[in-house]
Amino acid sequence: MSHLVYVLNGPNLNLLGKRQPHIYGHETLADVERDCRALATELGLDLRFHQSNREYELIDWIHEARETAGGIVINPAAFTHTSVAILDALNAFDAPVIEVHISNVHKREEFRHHSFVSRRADGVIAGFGTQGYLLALRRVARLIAEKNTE
Ligand code: CA2
Repeated sequence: MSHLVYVLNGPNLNLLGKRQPHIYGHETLADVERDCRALATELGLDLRFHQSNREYELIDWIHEARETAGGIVINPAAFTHTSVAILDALNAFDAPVIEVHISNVHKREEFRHHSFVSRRADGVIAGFGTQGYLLALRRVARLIAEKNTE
């Protein structure tokens, strides 16, 4: 299985570290990307790191990953709670998918408690701050390694 992992980020996550630090912390998305790249190198993974405010762009990256990637880490942001289209795209992807939320969505408003993406995700991380991305990458690396030794 490929060592390429896509890390995908949904709408408004480009504002990370710039607003609402009491919910999402002080790290920017560029900080998260830097930390993910450093860990990926350690784990022997190649990384594609993307953010978009447009649903179709996230779907296009998931389709691209179908051809090339061994796993997807995705924080779909608000699309988590609304997007059957992203769920359908992930259902057409055959390798591990880990869903990440920076905040603990279960501690927040009721509308954040439901995730379409969780119906497909192999694991879900919520409430670990931006460290959740690193935990997710470690899990994907493990799942790829297990698949490659089957
Ligand atoms: O906790 C998460 O990671 C979320 O996926 C973040 C989404 C939210 O809609 C989900 O319910 C939970 C929101 C992302 C917006 O990020 C911002 C960051 C800083 C300032 C403003 C928005």
